[in-house]
Amino acid sequence: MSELINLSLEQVHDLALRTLIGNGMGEDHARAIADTITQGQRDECHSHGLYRVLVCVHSLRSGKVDPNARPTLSRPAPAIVSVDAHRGYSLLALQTGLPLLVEQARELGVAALVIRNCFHFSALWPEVEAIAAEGLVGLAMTPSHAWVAPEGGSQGVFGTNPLAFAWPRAGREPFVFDFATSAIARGDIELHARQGKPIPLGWGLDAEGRPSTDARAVLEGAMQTFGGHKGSALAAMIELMAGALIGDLTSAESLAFDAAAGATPCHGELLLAFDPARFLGGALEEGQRRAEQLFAAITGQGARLPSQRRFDARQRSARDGVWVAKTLLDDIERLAA
Ligand code: NDP
Ligand code: PYC
Repeated sequence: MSELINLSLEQVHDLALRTLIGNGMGEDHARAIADTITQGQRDECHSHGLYRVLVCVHSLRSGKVDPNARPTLSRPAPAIVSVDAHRGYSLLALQTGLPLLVEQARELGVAALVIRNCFHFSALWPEVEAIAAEGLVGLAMTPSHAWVAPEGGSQGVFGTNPLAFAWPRAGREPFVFDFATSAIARGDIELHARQGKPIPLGWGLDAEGRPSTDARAVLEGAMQTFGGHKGSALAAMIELMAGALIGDLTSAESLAFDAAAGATPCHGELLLAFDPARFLGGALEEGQRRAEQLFAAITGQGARLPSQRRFDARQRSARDGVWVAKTLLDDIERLAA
C-alpha cells in the first residue's frame, strides 16, 4: 500500500488546475474540471477524484480534445435544451445548459438537457445534486467505451454507463444514487491494477472470457454488468437514450472514434429534470411527506441511504482534508512539471 499524504481541498484544486492548465487546457475548462475532481476527492470517490487528472492530461496529449472549445446552445423543442460541446470536455457544456434546463423544467414540469460531442470522465452525482439544489428531481445518464459484455456474452458492447438520480429534501441532503451499470466503475479496476491488487470475481472476464480476479487481465478482457441481465438491460437503455436518441455516439462508436488513443470517451449525455411543484400542485407537501416516510422506512431498520457514505466523507474532508496516495501525487506532479 502506497504512503498516504494529507492535502487540503484547496491544495487538491490547485494541483488539478495547474496541471491541466500547464498541459494546455483552457482556463474555464480547467476550472470546471478541477471543481469536479475536487468534489470527487472530497467525497472519497477515488476513481473520479485526482486520479482523473492523469486521464485528462493523457487525453489532451492525444490531440483528440479541443482544450478551448466553446459550447453552443440550441433549443430543438420547448422541453429540450441542447448544448454542443464541440469536442471539448463536458463540464463547461453542462454549466452552459443547466440554468435553462432548470428554467424549462419549472415552466413545463419536465425538461431535458442534451450534451453532445463531449469528452466525459466525471461522476454524475454532482450534476444531479445541482438539479436537486434547485428543488427539482434529476436523472442523468451517459455511455462511455464498449468495455462491458452483455449478460451471457464475453465481448465489450456497453460502456460502464452510469445512471444517477437525485430527489430534493427540504433542509437536508438530497436522496441520491449514482452507479455504473457495470459491476464497478472501470476507474476502480484501473486503481486496483495500479496498486497490484486483485479484484473480486464478478467484476470481469479475461480475454478468453473466463471469470478473473486479475485487474489487468480484466482491463484487457471484458467487464461484467451489475445484477446480470438487469444491469445489461439498463446499460442497453443508456446506449439508446444517451446515444441513439440524442444523435450521438454509442459506447462502441466512441471506442472506434478513440482509435486506441486511450483518451477519455467522447459521446453525449442526457439529463432530465422534473418539477415536483408542477406534478403535485397543492399536494406538494403531501408528496414530500410521503417521500420522507419512504426514507424513514429504509433508515429505520438500520439500512443506509445511497450517498450517505459520501455525505459523511464530505464533512470529514472539509474538516480534516483528504488522504491521497503518494504514488498518484508523484505521477501528477511529474505531469505538472
Ligand atoms: P458504487 O458501486 O461505489 O456506488 C453506487 C451507489 O450505491 C452510490 O450511490 C453508493 O452510495 C450506493 N451504495 C453503495 N453501497 C451502498 C449500501 N450499502 N447501501 C446503500 N447505498 C449504497 O459506484 P460505481 O462504481 O458503480 O460508480 C462510481 C462512480 O463512477 C459514479 O459516481 C459514476 O457516475 C462514475 N462513473 C462515471 C462514468 C462516466 O462515463 N462518466 C462511467 C462509470 C462510472 P455511496 O457513494 O454513499 O457509497
Ligand atoms: O470509471 O468507468 C469509468 C469511467 C468511464 C469514463 C469515466 N469513468
